[in-house]
Order: sequence, then C-alpha cells, then structure tokens
Amino acid sequence: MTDMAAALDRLDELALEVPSWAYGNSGTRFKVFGTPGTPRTIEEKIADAAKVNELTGLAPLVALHIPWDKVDDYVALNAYAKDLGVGLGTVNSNTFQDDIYKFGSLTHVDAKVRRQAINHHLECIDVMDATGSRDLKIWLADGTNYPGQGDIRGRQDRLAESLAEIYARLGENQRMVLEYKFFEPAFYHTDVPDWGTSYAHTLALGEKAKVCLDTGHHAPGTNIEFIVAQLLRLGKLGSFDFNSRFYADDDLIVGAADPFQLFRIMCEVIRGGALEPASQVALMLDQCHNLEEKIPGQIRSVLNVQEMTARALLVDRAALAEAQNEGDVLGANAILMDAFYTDVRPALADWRESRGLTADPLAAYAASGYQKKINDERVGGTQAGWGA
Ligand code: AFD
Ligand code: MN
Repeated sequence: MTDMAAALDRLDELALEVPSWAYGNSGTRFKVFGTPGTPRTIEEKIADAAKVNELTGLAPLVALHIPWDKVDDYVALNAYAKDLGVGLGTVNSNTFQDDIYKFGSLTHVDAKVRRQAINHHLECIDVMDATGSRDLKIWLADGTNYPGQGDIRGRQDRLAESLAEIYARLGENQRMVLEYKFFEPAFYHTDVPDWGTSYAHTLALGEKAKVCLDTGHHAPGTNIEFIVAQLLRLGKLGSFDFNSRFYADDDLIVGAADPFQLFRIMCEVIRGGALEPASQVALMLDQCHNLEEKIPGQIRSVLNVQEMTARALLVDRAALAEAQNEGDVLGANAILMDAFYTDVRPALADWRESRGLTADPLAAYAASGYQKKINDERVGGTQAGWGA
C-alpha cells in the first residue's frame, strides 16, 4: 500500500464544487420542509458555501442555477463571492419548471418552445461570460410517461439540432456538459437517459461538449466506475454531480448509501488522471437534503469525498498492476481492499491541521455559532428553494 504521507500529499489537488441549491429548502413531491436560517438570496447561499470552504478547504467553487440564482449584476456577484474566498462555478440551466416545457424543451415538437429553451441556454452562456464560469450544465427533464406519447427518434433529432445551436454560442474557454438521468420526472423514457446518449450527442457536437455523470442517475446495480473509466479513456468526462441514493435520485449526502462505490469511483478518477486540476474534470456535488441541516450536510458530503479519495490514493498501483497481470485474483482484490479498509480519519485530521485547517470541520461548525447567527438574522423574506 502507498504510504499515508505520500497519499495525503496528493489531496491538495482535490477541489470540489458545491451547488448553490444545496443550501435552499428542498424535499420531495410530498413535502418541502423549511428550516431556520435558510438563505433567501444567492448571496446568502454563497455565504453558507463559503463557510463550508473555510472549514474544510475543499470547496472553492459554487455552482449557480439559473433562474433560481438570477441577479442583475453577475460581475458584482462574482466579486462578492471572491471576497468570501470562493468563486462562481458551473452554470446550471433550467428548462424543467416553466409551464411551456410541460411536454419537453429542447426536444419539443413546437419550434417556438425549442426556441425559448435554446434562448434560455444562450442567456446562461451570457451569465458565464460575466462570471467567467467554464461550464454550462444541461440537464433535461425531457421525456414521456407512456409508450406512444412521443416519437423517440424525432426527439433525438430535435435535441441534436437544439444542442448544436447552443454549442455554437460557447466561447473559447467555455464548455457544455450534458447530464444524463435514466428516469424522473419522465417515467417511460428520458431523452438523455444514459451515458451512451450523452456521449453520442457530445461527440457529434465537438471538443467543447462533454458528459456530466451524476452518481445518483443510474439504475440499481450499474457499475458506475466502469462508466468513469470509459469516459475518461474517451476524453469525454466533463464533470461529476456527486450525490448518493438508496433507490431513486435521492441527492443524499455523498457516499451515504455506498462509500465503497464512491471509493471505487475515486480509484478510477485517480487512475484516469482526473484528480489533477489540469484534467478539467469538474468534481461537483449535486445535493438536495430534506431533513438534515444544510451546511453540516454539505460539510459531511465534501469530507466523505475527501476520505474516499484519501483511501483510493493509498492503492499501491504498481503492486496492483503486477497482481492483475499475473492473474492473481485474490491478491489484486486484496490490494484494493487493504486501501479501502484503511481508516484514514486520524491522518486526515493531522493533515488538515498541517494546512492550518481545523482537524474536525463538523465540530468546528457546531462550535462556530454560525447556525445561530443565520437563524437569528435570516428572518422574513422568502426562503430559497426549488422554485426560488
Ligand atoms: C436535479 C436533476 C439533475 C440536475 C439538478 C440541477 O436530477 O441532477 O443536475 O437537478 O439542475 O437534481
Ligand atoms: Mn445532477
């Protein structure tokens, strides 16, 4: 096994992006519970994200969601974020909440609806011009609920045409990441349901189009780390939306349902060179916690990614390759499992202190008084949520 110090030395490369919407109220179709201290504005969401980054040193970027985070002056918003020690990251489009999109957006049979959806994405790229963001994230709720409801192939053709117009608008250093999801809100078919569809469309578009892999968007039992390895090998993995789910797309605390799967994913991230910032693979979280307090939930999430990355960095790759080449099944598996079974938490606590960070970010947050402060200050107004 690689020695701990050498492994943790590489952790400095780990930089995560947290979603602005993780700090707002969220829930299920049955109920969205409000919580005291919930942000009312994107500025308050950024302040909460900055607290996560201050305590963990792990999350220097905040992803925006348009129109939820719409402001008049994005340059000022960028400066506000920078003053708090964070930057503005991926711009996430939203063509899943306007009534006009009830039967689809970029795939819609009506050119007027497609036009509005395309224009929304062009506006998102205008936002990127102002914030200096690199990635436009496109996740479409487009799909159908019943066989026969829509022309599956025709929708692909219209999708390709719409994406091509959006792609043409991207600037020199901008990218589009096309996110797939196998179901929900559409129940029979989704127009971008799997990595193959996203890969096919992004390949047709060109170099600046990549796949976004949301770890909560696969059928149960899917070998996600295989998809990670394949997309990295093809040069088409643009970003992750890390989250966790037991059954559907639950957007739970990262690693909560299956820390071993997160470890295996991070093993392929490291093997594929995607831990290095130069890889330009965005390690973003997509979280919507219903019950737990938002900020501690995000702290837990980023720490879980850090912990599984540290374990994955312990894998002795030379020994593993040798065992693999020799067909040493049990030996190769043992090399991987030795790393996974290693409790890296004490060494991580020391590592954090060596970098001037608190050894225990969750305890530090609880002792910081920040939650009481925002509970007392954020009275009135409209708490941010899925619609806000
Ligand atoms: C929902 C979607 C998808 C998307 C996110 C932000 O399932 O994961 O990335 O909203 O729009 O979680
Ligand atoms: Mn997502």
